[in-house]
Amino acid sequence: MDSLRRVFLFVLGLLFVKSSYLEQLVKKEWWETALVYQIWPRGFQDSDGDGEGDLKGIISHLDYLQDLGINTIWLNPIYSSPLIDSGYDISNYIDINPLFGNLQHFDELVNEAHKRDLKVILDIVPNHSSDQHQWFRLSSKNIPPYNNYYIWADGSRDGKGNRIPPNNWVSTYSDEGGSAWTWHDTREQWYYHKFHKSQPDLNLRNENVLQELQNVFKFWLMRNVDGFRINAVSYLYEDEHLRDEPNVGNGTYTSGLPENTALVYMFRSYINEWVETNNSTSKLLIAEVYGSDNVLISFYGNDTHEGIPPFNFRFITSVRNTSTAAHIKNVLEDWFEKLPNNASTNWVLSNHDHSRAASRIGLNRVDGLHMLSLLLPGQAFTYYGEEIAMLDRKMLWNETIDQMGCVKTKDTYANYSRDPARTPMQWNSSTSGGFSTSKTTYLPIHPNYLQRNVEAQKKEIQSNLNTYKLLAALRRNEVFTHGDYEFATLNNDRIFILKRFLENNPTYIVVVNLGLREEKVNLTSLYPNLKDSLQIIVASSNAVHVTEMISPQNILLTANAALVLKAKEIPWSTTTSGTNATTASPPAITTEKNSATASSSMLQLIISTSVVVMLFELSPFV
Ligand SMILES: *[C@@H]1O[C@H](CO)[C@@H](O)[C@H](O)[C@H]1NC(C)=O
Ligand SMILES: *[C@@H]1O[C@H](CO)[C@@H](O)[C@H](O)[C@H]1NC(C)=O
Ligand SMILES: *[C@@H]1O[C@H](CO)[C@@H](O)[C@H](O)[C@H]1NC(C)=O
Ligand SMILES: *[C@@H]1O[C@H](CO)[C@@H](O)[C@H](O)[C@H]1NC(C)=O
Ligand SMILES: *[C@@H]1O[C@H](CO)[C@@H](O)[C@H](O)[C@H]1NC(C)=O
Ligand SMILES: *[C@@H]1O[C@H](CO)[C@@H](O)[C@H](O)[C@H]1NC(C)=O
Ligand SMILES: *[C@@H]1O[C@H](CO)[C@@H](O)[C@H](O)[C@H]1NC(C)=O
Ligand SMILES: *[C@@H]1O[C@H](CO)[C@@H](O)[C@H](O)[C@H]1NC(C)=O
Ligand SMILES: *[C@@H]1O[C@H](CO)[C@@H](O)[C@H](O)[C@H]1NC(C)=O
Ligand SMILES: *[C@@H]1O[C@H](CO)[C@@H](O)[C@H](O)[C@H]1NC(C)=O
Ligand SMILES: *[C@@H]1O[C@H](CO)[C@@H](O)[C@H](O)[C@H]1NC(C)=O
Ligand SMILES: CC(=O)N[C@H]1CO[C@H](CO)[C@@H](O)[C@@H]1O
Ligand SMILES: [Ca+2]
Ligand SMILES: [Ca+2]
Repeated sequence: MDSLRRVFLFVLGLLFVKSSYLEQLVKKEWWETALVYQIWPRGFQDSDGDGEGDLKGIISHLDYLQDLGINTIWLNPIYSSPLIDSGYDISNYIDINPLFGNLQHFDELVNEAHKRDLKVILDIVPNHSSDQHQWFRLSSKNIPPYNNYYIWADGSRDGKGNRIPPNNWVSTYSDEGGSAWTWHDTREQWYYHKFHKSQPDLNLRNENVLQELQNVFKFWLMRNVDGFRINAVSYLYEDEHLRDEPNVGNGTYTSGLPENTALVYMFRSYINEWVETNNSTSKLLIAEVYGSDNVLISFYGNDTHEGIPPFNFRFITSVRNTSTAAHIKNVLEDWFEKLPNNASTNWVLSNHDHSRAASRIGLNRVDGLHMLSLLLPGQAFTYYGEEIAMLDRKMLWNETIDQMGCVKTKDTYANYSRDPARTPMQWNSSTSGGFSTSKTTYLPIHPNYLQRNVEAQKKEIQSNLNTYKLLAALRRNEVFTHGDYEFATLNNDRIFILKRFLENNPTYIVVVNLGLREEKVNLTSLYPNLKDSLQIIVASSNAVHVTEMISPQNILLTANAALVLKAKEIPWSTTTSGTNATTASPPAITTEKNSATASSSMLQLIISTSVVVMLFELSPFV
């Protein structure tokens, strides 16, 4: 009896050590490792046959999204809007566009999502409203307090008496001769619009406007949303004195002003305060910012103010179909180096503003890119349809509806229109891909929907969809949520390697062939301690020779194929000096753990043996 008690206490003691080790894993907020699925509401599912996606359509696919393994849905704007700029022209921030449904449908969507453990975040557009917004109607009539809600200015007249806008600022949607100013007959003044003339910029120097925006946040927070994506942050403020830009169109006085950062800090503090006062869960906040790395990093916050993480668009801006392994390694390392201490980051493979990954970087590379974007530390964002590797559909001039294209000419629009990446989701091979019962849809569906669709990919063993699902499930493992990472290159820069590891856990090695021919990869040259065979956990859909186990010395990867391998028995830190592997210490790991390497695998061994002993000795008494 005594000896049994001793064993029992010994085991308890070991279990305690083990659990206190687990407690050393930094506690993370749910959103730090979220896998976010971006839904373009017009394009996901039409529930009523009008050829336009809607909220009920999204609700009907929540089971699909849960099964896919994502944990957050981000909806592009669903607010009241004349839809001149795809809903980014909002005429009422606190109501739903009837095209998409109503507030009841929205509440149902949030409820149904939460039932499935899915979070919902919304797009907030603080830079501008639609000219149909009540605020603008009243502002254009000069009615207080709305008179200063927008950026109004007097212009001048030239010698012939023609009106001249207040300065040389240009619009991104360059019609009207490129000027960002439009004359308003009623008010007899010019108003500023960075984007389309139907999208007047809000005057964020006006306290009332800031209060209105806080009320917008509050409205949706009270409807249980789980966070926000803040749109077009670079363009929030303009020069107060409306000075001419020295270099027309380069944005000296119309983008990247320091006030943008301060406003984002204010949004953060407002939302944090709301969460605290209302005893709510923490919110996912993310800012769409373009600019220098210093500007981007400033959005994380400073010594006194917490900020909102900026989107990391490196996969979109810096990875091409010709990128070598060394290039990708540099791109990733560069970003990690710039991150503030302990800051979490995010990876965006594609979105509604850019060509789809399959068209931009190559259909055959999509799975390998998902392996990287989903298995790197931090959040990952997936644009709808990327899980089946949808391709851009070329739009004819008479088909394009994106203003960015429409304001150009028949000869140039194709370089600007973002419609090719906004086509209906391809669910099955029925009419309009199962997206709608209508044969005509808001944008034409890609004709390849007959073969490339969710139903078909579910049935194939090796498909983009099934690869994606395995990755989405795998990234929930603590090696990926909390582990360290390391990059390496092999085979003359044609093979990219990402290693993820965490004490007391198996090590995972992602091997991506970026080249156009078969590569034979020998991982032993990089990780000499890799003795045993490796388990193939995930294979890209184009991989051949996929067996359960594989020798680390002889991995055959066909063109653009990629694998996630699991090494069961190697210690978690295996790199020897003299290789090209580099390790960066990510924010998640406490430094104590890094020094506990040797003893911990020992501990693991003792625990497993002791547990066996305990069960054996206790069993007669149970
Ligand atoms: C715009 O041009 C001015 C004058 O040439 C230059 O000083 C400034 O750095 C440029 N700004 C940007 C954002 O390119
Ligand atoms: C942090 O940012 C806020 C808002 O821009 C500013 O008022 C404050 O001075 C900054 N603090 C530091 C330490 O830079
Ligand atoms: C939530 O908190 C804010 C202040 O942070 C308060 O104005 C609001 O009334 C609260 N809402 C609820 C539902 O308690
Ligand atoms: C906050 O909510 C939690 C869980 O819902 C509850 O246990 C706790 O008592 C609440 N705290 C306050 C201050 O309302
Ligand atoms: C990259 O894309 C271009 C244009 O589509 C194509 O011509 C080229 O062959 C591609 N290169 C690789 C390495 O895939
Ligand atoms: C990073 O996180 C660790 C563990 O939570 C903490 O001890 C350390 O102070 C943090 N460092 C910074 C710069 O915030
Ligand atoms: C668009 O133009 C093409 C020819 O360029 C024509 O075949 C097609 O019918 C037109 N579609 C619409 C909707 O007008
Ligand atoms: C479109 O963009 C490409 C690459 O940036 C450029 O070479 C081409 O001239 C552009 N075409 C038009 C019509 O603007
Ligand atoms: C395709 O999807 C639509 C909408 O979910 C459904 O009505 C239709 O029956 C499906 N067709 C097939 C062949 O599964
Ligand atoms: C793999 O590399 C190791 C270490 O460089 C070497 O000893 C071994 O022979 C190589 N294996 C093959 C199959 O080339
Ligand atoms: C590292 O890579 C460079 C070129 O990419 C190569 O010349 C060098 O031999 C490699 N070093 C090791 C130790 O593999
Ligand atoms: C970076 C950027 O310009 N993003 C968005 C800004 O707002 C316009 C107009 O609403 C959107 O079309 C852009 O996508
Ligand atoms: Ca509809
Ligand atoms: Ca602005």
